[in-house]
Amino acid sequence: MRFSFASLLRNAFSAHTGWPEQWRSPEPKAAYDVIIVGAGGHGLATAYYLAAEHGITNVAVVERGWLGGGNTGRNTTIIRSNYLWEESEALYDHALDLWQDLSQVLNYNVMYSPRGVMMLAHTVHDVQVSKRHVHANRLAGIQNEWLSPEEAKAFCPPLNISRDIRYPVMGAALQRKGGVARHDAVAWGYARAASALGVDIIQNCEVTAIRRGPDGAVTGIETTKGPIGAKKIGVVAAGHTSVVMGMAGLRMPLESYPLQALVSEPLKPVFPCVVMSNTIHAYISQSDKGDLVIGAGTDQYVSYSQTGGLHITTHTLDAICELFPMFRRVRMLRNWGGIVDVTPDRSPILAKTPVKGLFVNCGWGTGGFKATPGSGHVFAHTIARDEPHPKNAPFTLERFRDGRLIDEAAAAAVAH
Ligand code: FAD
Ligand code: PYC
Repeated sequence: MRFSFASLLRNAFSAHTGWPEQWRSPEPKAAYDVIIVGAGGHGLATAYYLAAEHGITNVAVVERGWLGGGNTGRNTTIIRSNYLWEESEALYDHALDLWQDLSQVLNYNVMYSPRGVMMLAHTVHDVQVSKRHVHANRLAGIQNEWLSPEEAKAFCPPLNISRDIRYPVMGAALQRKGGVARHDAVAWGYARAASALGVDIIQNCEVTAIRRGPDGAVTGIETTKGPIGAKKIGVVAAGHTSVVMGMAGLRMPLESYPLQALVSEPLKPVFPCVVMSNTIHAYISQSDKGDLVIGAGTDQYVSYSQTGGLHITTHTLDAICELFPMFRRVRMLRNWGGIVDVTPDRSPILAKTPVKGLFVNCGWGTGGFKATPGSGHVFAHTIARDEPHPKNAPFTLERFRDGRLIDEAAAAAVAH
């Protein structure tokens, strides 16, 4: 059923009891043309574009938990495209373009809100790095501008720009087109649209092995619901990518770290934009429910535990209170962690692999939510055509062998 004014009105008269299920929950078939491992935003978007743009509908998305329960449902939803290198600018700006009408395309309100993302500079080095990003972006036709401390405060009135604090604000880079979206809605919207096109989404089904034939090509997977055959497999498992790729005998250049976030009690609308401080590992926005959504830097040790060290969030809250003194008495309600997959150059891997039929989309680390539509779009192309889309061609696995790195350590913000 399509969402429309008429369908909302009709269902209002039946106390909203008439809505059908938003996606089907079938048992797995014996085989599919393509299996996607991982029903996060990137996996679901890949399945959707395989069906919508390449006519490949015999697709299963296999998820060990519930869809959107990984980093997709745990992130702080910041969307921007102000990366340094041309390769990344093209990829992240492609995603930013797709965000613009994603709600209409999916017929599902993903609540994309381009309220502006402002990245603060606190040291001379920060100022130099930030200005370099602003100039690089503007050369590439990507929106970004430099603000003085006073202009930064005018854009975000709660910001403390006094000079005598630990982290004085020396300026800021502002991408006005950046913003936020509702993370769950992105997963649900892609799931609903993919399912309507025939994609099977199979939850509570963990992949335990990748099967290969005598020629080394993939032939399918083993799962907790039994074996499923496929000639093509796309692994989109974020923090668990190394584990899944290890099942095919591939060692990935990835480290998995916990990354934490927390939300406050709901407040009246008070915070008009998104503010990030990469130097002090703190970022903040206000959700439509009213809670302050606050994120920290990565924990300093590798782990698969979806919690994290208390000292990390304490450090972030100290910094937030200094930058926004009006929040000192706000109470925090919940905190959680996600497991982020970090590459040595802080850029993703979206590529074919040395194993025939096996494709991988990973390494988004602390910053993949913003890329969800673009990542799914180009990864579907890569799987369907057996060759990369021009926008993901540089994001190979081989770059870690041949040295063609795409170093985004500064733009990736919290992935230090
Ligand atoms: P996921 O949503 O994690 O999906 C992967 C799925 O694979 C999971 O559902 C998992 O259960 C499944 N899986 C794993 N192993 C198996 C298996 N063996 N069998 C079957 N299924 C399996 N990015 C931004 O752009 N902006 C932000 O503001 C931002 N903030 C963040 C804040 C936090 C606290 C965290 C943790 C991350 C943040 N990120 C942010 C990063 C972003 O969340 C991720 O890069 C992005 O969501 C990754 O999406 P995904 O679909 O690849 O992964
Ligand atoms: O990549 O913009 C980002 C981000 C913000 C918080 C975590 N990641």
